[in-house]
Amino acid sequence: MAADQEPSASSAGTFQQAADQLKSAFESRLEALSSQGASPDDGLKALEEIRIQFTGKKSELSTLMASLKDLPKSEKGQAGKTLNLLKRDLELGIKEFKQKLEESKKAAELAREWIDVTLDDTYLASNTRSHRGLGSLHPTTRIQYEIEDVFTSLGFDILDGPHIETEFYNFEALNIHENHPARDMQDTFYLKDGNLLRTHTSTIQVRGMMNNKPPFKVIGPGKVFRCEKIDASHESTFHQLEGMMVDKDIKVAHLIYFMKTLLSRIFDRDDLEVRLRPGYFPFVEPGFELDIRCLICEGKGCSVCKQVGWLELLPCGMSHPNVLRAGNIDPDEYSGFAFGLGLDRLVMMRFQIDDIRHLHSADLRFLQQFP
Ligand code: FA5
Repeated sequence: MAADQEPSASSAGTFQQAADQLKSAFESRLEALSSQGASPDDGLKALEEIRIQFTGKKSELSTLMASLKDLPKSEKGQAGKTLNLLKRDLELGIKEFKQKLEESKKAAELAREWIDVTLDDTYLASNTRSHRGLGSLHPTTRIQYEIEDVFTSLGFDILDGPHIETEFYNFEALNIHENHPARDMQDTFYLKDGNLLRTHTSTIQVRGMMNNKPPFKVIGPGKVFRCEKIDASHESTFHQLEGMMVDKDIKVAHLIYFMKTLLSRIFDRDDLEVRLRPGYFPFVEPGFELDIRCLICEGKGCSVCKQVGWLELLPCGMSHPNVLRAGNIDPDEYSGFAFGLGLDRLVMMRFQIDDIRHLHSADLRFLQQFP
């Protein structure tokens, strides 16, 4: 009997015949659906139609069920059993097919969303950005990675440290004691619990000293926070990169060598003008400011260099004996240098960016200039 024929319900044998025909029509529909190779979503839609056709309220099965009441009592039991078995088989068939479709739907989703987490993010950024809509590395991150490459090639290790710090790591261990006027040099965001947002990456040199035995060479890049008045060269959240080398007989000449190597590798030009002038930081003695001739105005004066033609970029100096002592290092045996590079300003000089606020603006028109 074809699926759309009216069944004759006159005997248990006729019911069995109708059930067999319905079941085989049902199985052929499932086979046809399976060989169509439709997508899981289309398959699920088609399966729902089959379900309604074979087991829904207006299905032949329902008509047969309804006709049971007209059968003589002696035939009702067997015919009812036949129809119930058919119903169970049809429902089971639908359920199993649906399960298969849902599994292949999930597998397709997983295949689509799969990402290779072992891929280097620079690879992702440079190779798939345009056609998958991914971003590229922020210019500050790019320069940070470049500097890390320079220093690791010179034997430095890279350290990290927390943004939330204690006064000990941010000030005391750096020879800036309570009530020391130098605490005013860096306007600090204090937290209610007495901790603070680190104002410089010099906290990382303290942690470096405590966790390493000399000789060692480390750098520590990261975000720092100050309650600053924001302008073209000042942000309240910016980036620094700390560096420290401790060994026997470390001298100012070592410091100058590493700073020059860094700048010539980052700017890849030999006509850079730098100047070293005395600078005061309680944690170094002697201390210096290494300034770079402003590359935005070529030294003529602009809002970035505050019209002086030079930009303060790289404060540095020889580690103060008190700082070495706070880091459990004997200053009579070892000496060292430290520096704290202003990363955002270096990025500005490298890409000739005339306002630090662009770096934090999250403006895609700006960021897309650094593919
Ligand atoms: C310090 O933070 C010292 N810890 C640096 C240091 C380390 C000195 C080790 C000696 C030895 P200073 O406050 O000058 O120093 O900041 C360092 C650099 O961060 C500056 O040269 C400048 O390039 C950058 N900088 C400072 N304030 C800001 C700001 N508000 N916005 C952007 N960059 C800033």
